[in-house]
Amino acid sequence: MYKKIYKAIKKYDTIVIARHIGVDPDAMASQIALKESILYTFPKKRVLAVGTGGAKFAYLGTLDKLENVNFSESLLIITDTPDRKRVDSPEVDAFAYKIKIDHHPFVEEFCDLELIQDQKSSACQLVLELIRKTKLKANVSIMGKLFQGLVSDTNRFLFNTNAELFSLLSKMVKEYPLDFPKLYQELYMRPFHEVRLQGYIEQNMKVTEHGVGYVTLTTQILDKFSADAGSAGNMVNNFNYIDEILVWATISEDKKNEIIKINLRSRGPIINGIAEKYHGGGHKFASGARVTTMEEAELLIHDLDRVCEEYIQSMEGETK
Ligand SMILES: [Mn+2]
Repeated sequence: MYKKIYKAIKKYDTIVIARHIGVDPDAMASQIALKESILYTFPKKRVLAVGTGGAKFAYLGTLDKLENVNFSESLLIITDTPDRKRVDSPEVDAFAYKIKIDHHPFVEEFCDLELIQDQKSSACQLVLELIRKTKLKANVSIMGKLFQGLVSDTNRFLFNTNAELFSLLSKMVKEYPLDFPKLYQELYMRPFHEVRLQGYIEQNMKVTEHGVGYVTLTTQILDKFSADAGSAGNMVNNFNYIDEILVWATISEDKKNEIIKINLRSRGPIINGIAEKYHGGGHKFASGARVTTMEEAELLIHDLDRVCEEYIQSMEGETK
């Protein structure tokens, strides 16, 4: 499979690399690192990394405009995206040949060649393996970006982390002198207003009887901290490892889209079933939902509390 991808890269003079909408560091690092590796190996090729919203990850590089591309003679590579509707690029079907490189659970087949390995930590890990197993070349800048995408998607080696990943990284670090403090700083620097909003959440989180922590962020509060529902939702990862809390949620008013966004995390109870019930979904321990009224949000919290109660009972059963 890796060899086939390399052959296609070698064959086409123009290559466009896309990834999913709602860009994150793994999506953007995988596309930019792959672009740089292809250009480093084949300097005469034209390679474009396309998509919207890249400005907030400017340390990874800048994105290209999809201009003057003769689609019927070009290769499209899509990283980190399981389904066609989430590809952040127009003209997906106009390309001569399409390749998917992804680590999400399979959703649909829409490319000529699909490298899908859902047990891998990140799209960056797959790009790293592609470079390792073919004649694609790399340098310290390319490896640094792959490392950042990988750190971000594993939440600093918490999720999908195994011996294979550490052994790959061991080789990477031996061969390329990565500047870890700089790479982590770029990933995790944030403006003070976000830290102040985090403080607000810490002060105002309520906890239900069976350990659901939740906070309601109205438009008024979000405005006060110059935040929007998106950035508030991203903060949900910061509330793990609290004794009294098994499942936690941010409930954010999204005035622009006239919905209420709910971000959910768990350190035990399985929550994606509840997320699905409330127009969302996701992974077992990390999900999202969207509702239209605060009453619905309250019902969701109530359901989560019941899931926590069942979880506590099942744990007690195990220790008896
Ligand atoms: Mn990813």
